[in-house]
Amino acid sequence: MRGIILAGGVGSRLSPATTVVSKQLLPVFDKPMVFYPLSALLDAGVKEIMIITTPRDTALFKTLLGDGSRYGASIVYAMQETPKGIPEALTIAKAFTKNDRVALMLGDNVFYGDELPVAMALASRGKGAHVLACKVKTPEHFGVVEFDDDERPVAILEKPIDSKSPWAIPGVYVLPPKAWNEVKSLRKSKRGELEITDLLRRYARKRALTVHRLTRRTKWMDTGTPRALRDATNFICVMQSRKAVPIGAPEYSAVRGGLVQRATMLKRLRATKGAYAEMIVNALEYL
Ligand code: TTP
Repeated sequence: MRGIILAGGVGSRLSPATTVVSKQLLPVFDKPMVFYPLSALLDAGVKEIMIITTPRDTALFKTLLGDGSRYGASIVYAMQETPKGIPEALTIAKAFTKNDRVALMLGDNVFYGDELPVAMALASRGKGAHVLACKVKTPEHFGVVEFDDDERPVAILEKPIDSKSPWAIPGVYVLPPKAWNEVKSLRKSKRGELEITDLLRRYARKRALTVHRLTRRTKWMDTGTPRALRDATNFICVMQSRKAVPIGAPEYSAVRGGLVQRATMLKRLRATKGAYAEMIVNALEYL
């Protein structure tokens, strides 16, 4: 399976913090936001990754992450000129994804918990499209999945005002090979974008959509508003110090996944100043 991190967008709700820099480069506690989806992909065993950013921010992402070799992975970059919708990522990445399954992650989704890599690994070996579902209090703010009595997904709704389903779909979509073919025939929504919910609905109609319901053990955080960003920062700060395990750290994921040797990473991190490197060194010593 190949991975795509979609890190374009305008970030208007975080303006002026996003006036000169991408939302996905802003820190969530001690590391740039994009580290979280990157680390989630590495945890799921995905080593071939494309990062899609705005033309303005591509050079910054390259400086931050390089070619991925420091994580034992390959990272390539592509640009989305303007935010035309999440499914456009599949069109942009067509030559990169070839005939492989794709894990498309939004660059501003932060997860905590061990269910995500398990669900993604299952999805990588499965057929059709796979999404996750998290119970939320305000389904009207999200893409939502409804189930029939046999627990099969029957409807995918975008920000429904009257759905009884509390199951929101986070920004992780595992799609079958050549999903870009389906994107060709999507039409723009009223807000002028291609909608991921329209794409998922097609798979649901064909009974080719699998939903992995996450329990309360998993915390899924949006980081799109100043308050949400602060809450995510606080959560990561508290959980990291309580558990003494790095969250959303690609260096740690790379060693745990056997992509980089522990000794190699330790040497590199010991030569790096700062609390982040120190935390990972401590965690790796006990791994
Ligand atoms: P949004 O949060 O919907 O959009 P945004 O990030 O531009 O923020 P705002 O609404 O405050 O202006 O996007 C969700 C994620 O998807 C985010 O990581 C950006 C990414 N995205 C793209 O990269 N390209 C797109 O065309 C769209 C629609 C989203």
